[in-house]
Amino acid sequence: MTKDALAYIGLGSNLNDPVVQVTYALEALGEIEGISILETSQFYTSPAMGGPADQSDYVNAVAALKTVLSPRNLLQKLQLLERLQGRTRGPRWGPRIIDLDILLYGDRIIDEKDFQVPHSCLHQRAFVLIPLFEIAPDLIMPNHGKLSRLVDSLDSDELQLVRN
Ligand code: ROI
Repeated sequence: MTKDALAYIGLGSNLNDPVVQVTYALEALGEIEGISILETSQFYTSPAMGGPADQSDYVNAVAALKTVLSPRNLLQKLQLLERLQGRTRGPRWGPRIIDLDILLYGDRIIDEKDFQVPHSCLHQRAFVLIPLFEIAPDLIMPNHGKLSRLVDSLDSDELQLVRN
């Protein structure tokens, strides 16, 4: 029997009505065979952090899911979803319709050229850490330790809840 893993996925969009895009991606994610969504954070909005400054604000969320898919397999499904949702290749860190990242996959550490888990920027990004903390306040992460400690060290107050 294949064992389920608990994985956390980050979602982000800053094009074509970002709230609609993130909502759609969450629905589509839950329909993939081998994935079930356990919990979803609220939606947060913030200016683009760490990329070209002249782009629209982002909407971000984090989902906890149970999956029987391997990390690589899960990554492939996320990339397929991104393409189906109309994402095209643009400049690095440029605007995008939807971005789906594996943040964590159980206790696994993966360090391959094209694929790192925990996500290589996880520990620096308020738009990931804050929604993650909302749904998993007690999380202890491989490589990084307590999530609460990382959240405490953030000096960003740029994240706002999306009211709906
Ligand atoms: N900034 C925010 N606020 N949200 C994102 O999802 C996001 N994604 C990115 C870059 C451009 C680094 N900045 C972001 O890829």
